[in-house]
Amino acid sequence: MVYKALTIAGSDSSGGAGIQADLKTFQECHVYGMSAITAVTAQNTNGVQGVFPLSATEVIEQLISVAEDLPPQAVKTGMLVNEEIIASVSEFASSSVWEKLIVDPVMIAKGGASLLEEKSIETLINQLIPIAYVITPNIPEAETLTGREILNVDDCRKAAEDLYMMGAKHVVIKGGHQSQSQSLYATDILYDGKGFYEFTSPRISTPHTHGTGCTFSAVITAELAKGNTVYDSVHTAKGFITAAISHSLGIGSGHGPTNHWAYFEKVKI
Ligand code: PXL
Repeated sequence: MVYKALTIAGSDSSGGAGIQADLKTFQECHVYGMSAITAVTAQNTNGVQGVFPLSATEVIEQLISVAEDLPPQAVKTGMLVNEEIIASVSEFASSSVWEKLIVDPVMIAKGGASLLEEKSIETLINQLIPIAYVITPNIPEAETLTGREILNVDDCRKAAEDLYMMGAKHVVIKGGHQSQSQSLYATDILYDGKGFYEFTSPRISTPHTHGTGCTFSAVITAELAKGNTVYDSVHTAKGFITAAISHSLGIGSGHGPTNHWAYFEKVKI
C-alpha cells in the first residue's frame, strides 16, 4: 500500500520550511507527498524578502486535481495567507472525504514576517479549527487563538482545552517557545478531550530552527496517513524534530534549516 499525504501551504525558496519541509518530511517517512501551493515566498535564512499569494481559485484547482485522482490519507495545512484562501480550503475540506486534517496555524515566520493576515484569524477559528482532526500551534499561536497568556505547562493545558472546545479533535501545543526558555527541556502537550499526554525532550540551544513547526506537523501528518494513532504520531514527530534540530546542517548565515534526514539516518533519539 502506498500511503499519500497532501500539504496545502506556502513555498519557501530556502527549502527549510513550508511546502519544501513538508515534502522532504513525507519522503523521509515513506509517504508519497503532494502539494497545493498557497503562496510563493522569496526567502533565505536571513528572512522573508517577498510574499506572492495565489488566488483562492488557483489553490482550489490544485485540490480538485489531486482529490480526483490521488486521494490522500491525511492532509495538512500550513501558511494559508488570507481569509479567502482559509474560507475556500475549509469549505473544500468540509465537503470532501478527508478524515484527517492536520492544521498547523502558521502566523509568523521565525524572523517576524507575517504569513497570515491578522483579520483572517477569525475565519481560521470559525471555519478551519472546527474541522481539524489535529491542530498544532506553538505557544504564541495558541495565545492568539485563545486570548490566554501561556507562561507554563499548566497554561498550555488550559489553552489545549479551549482549542478542543473550539472544535479541534486533538490539540498539540508545542513547547519550543516556552517562556521559561532557560528550562533544560521542551515539553509538548497532547489533549484529546479526555486526557493530557506530555512529550519532553532536551532543549537544544541553536539558531538553526527554521521550519521546525512545519516539519513537526508534517511528521504527524505522514504517520497518521500510515494509520498510526495520534499518540504514536506525536511521539515519532517529537523524536524526528529533536534529531533534526540537534543535527542541524549549519548552512546559511542566519536561522538555518533543520536536518530532515537525521532521524532515520542517525540514531533514533
Ligand atoms: O514555519 C512557518 C512557515 C510556514 N510556511 C512558510 C514559511 C514559514 C516560515 O518561514 O516560509 C512558507
